[in-house]
Parts: sequence; C-alpha cells; structure tokens
Amino acid sequence: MSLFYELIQKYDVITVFRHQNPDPDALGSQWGLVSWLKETFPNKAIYALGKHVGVKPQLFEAYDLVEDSVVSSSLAIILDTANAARIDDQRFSSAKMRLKIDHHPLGEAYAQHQIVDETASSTSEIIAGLIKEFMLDEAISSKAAKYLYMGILTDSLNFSTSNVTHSTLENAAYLAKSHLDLPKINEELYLIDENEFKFVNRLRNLAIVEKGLIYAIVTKALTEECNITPNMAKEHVNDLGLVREYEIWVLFVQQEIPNQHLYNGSIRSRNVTINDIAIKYNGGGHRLAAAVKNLSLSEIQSVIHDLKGRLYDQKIS
Ligand SMILES: [Mn+2]
Repeated sequence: MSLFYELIQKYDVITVFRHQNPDPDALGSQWGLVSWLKETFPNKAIYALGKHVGVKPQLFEAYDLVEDSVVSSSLAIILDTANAARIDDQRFSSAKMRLKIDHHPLGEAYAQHQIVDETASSTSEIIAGLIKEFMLDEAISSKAAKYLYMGILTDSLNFSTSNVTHSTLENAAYLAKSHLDLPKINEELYLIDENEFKFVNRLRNLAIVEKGLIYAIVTKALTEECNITPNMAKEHVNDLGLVREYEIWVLFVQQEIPNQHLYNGSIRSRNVTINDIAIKYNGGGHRLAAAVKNLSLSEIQSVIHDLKGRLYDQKIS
C-alpha cells in the first residue's frame, strides 16, 4: 500500500493546505485533491485551508472556515510549499499527522511524512500520478481533473519547461480522459483583459536590458494606473522571456503594504541556475524559476548585480 493511500485511509478528517499568494499549481493541486477526496471518500470530512487570494480566484472555490479543534484532529496534507513559514495558515503544525507533497528543491522537513519529487514539473502532476495509481487508470470527475490539469499546464508553461517529461504528459493524458474541454481551459487561464494588455505594453517599454539580462521594476503607481493588482502584474514575468538574446528575465513588483515601499520579484532563467541567488534575498524556488521578497530599490540593484555576475561567470567558464 502506498504511503499516500495508507495515510488517507487512516484519518477521517483531512485538511489540505498550500502556500501563500497561491498560483494555479498551488490552487489546482489543492482543489483537485480536495474534490477527488470528497468524491472518493464521502464519509470523511475534507477541508481546503488558506485565506490568501491568488490569481484567477474565479477558477477555484472559496476556502473553508475551520475550527482549531478540527485542524488538530486531522491529517494535514501540505501542497507545493518548500518551507513552513510560507504555508498559508500556520495551524498546519497542530495537526495530528502531517504529509508534505511538493516538487520544490531544497525544502524544509516540516512534516512527519513527505512525498517530494524535485523532477516533477508541478505539484499537480505529482497528485495526478498518485490518484492515477490509486484509481488504476480509471477516470476521475471532470471537476477534479480540471483543477489538476490547470496546475500542470501553468507550472509547466504549457508543457514547455525543461522538467516536462513523459510522466508529465502521461499524467496530463490521464486527466484528459475525464472529458476535459482543453481549449476552454486554455481560454480561462490565458485570455487577458484590456487592463492587462495595457499593462503588458507598458511593461515592455519600461524594461531595462543589460547584456543577457532584462528586468522591469513595476511601481504601485503603474499597477494602480492600469487597474491591476500586484499579483496579476507578477504573472507577466514571462512576457519578458520570449527574446532569444535575454537569458535571464526578472520582474519586480511593488507591494500594496501601507507605508512600505518594498518589492517582490520573480526571476526566470533559460539555462543558468538562479535559485541560490534568490535565497540570499528572502526567496528561493526552482533552479530556473525563483522568487525574492521584500526588497528595497537598492537591494534590487544588488540582485541585478549578482545575476549579471552569474551570466558573466558562465561565459568565461
Ligand atoms: Mn508548483
């Protein structure tokens, strides 16, 4: 019996957590797992936790309000989160038993059990694989499958990142068995509105290019002017990554915290490792896709300096 199945069997109350500022992989793996658990184990109490609103909240359900006593009696499954501090709802630590399921490297062991596959392109892919095995390839509901498929599609940038493997495609193919409307899912995820279109045009114009690196600093004034949130702005980092000459692309977005002027950043790279640099600036992530947090403008300049140094080292080695 697999660890996943064994733990689920054992607990009648299951709480499912994911990271703060959730992206579609965090939300897709959470809602995919929660929906499937509810359908498969109707006698168990299953809850989705975490109050942070992510991008495209309309594509997911509203979180559950859960009493402390429920959390402490539960099996907590924490998804897509490398370190404990980033879990959206710190009550996970009071759970009777904890299981971490993740694909981030260099993670922290905050649960008694973990299923971590650093080679997986998304957490949704890992969940789909676990469900596929449990279901012996029988299709699941289209509702659960759609959530997981959205997570796989977005974290793998439409099956284009270097960690996409035969198993990514097999798990996605398994989900597609549930009669998914694939073009509609793409529209729901990727069509942008006029405000975002206006923002992307501004972004391209304000970006600064230095050798093989392109970066943009997006102020609160700009997101307000374009009528979009900092989280929506952040999603456009890859609009800077389509140019052959730019090997690293970075988007810094000023946060909405009153009386503070700090920026969060998303760093992407085609080949050169960047997550070790991100760790130095309140961040972390995958080898080629990482994030940094709470930076001043002068710290931003030192991130850029470090990244340029990395590109330079690579060229001379
Ligand atoms: Mn992920």
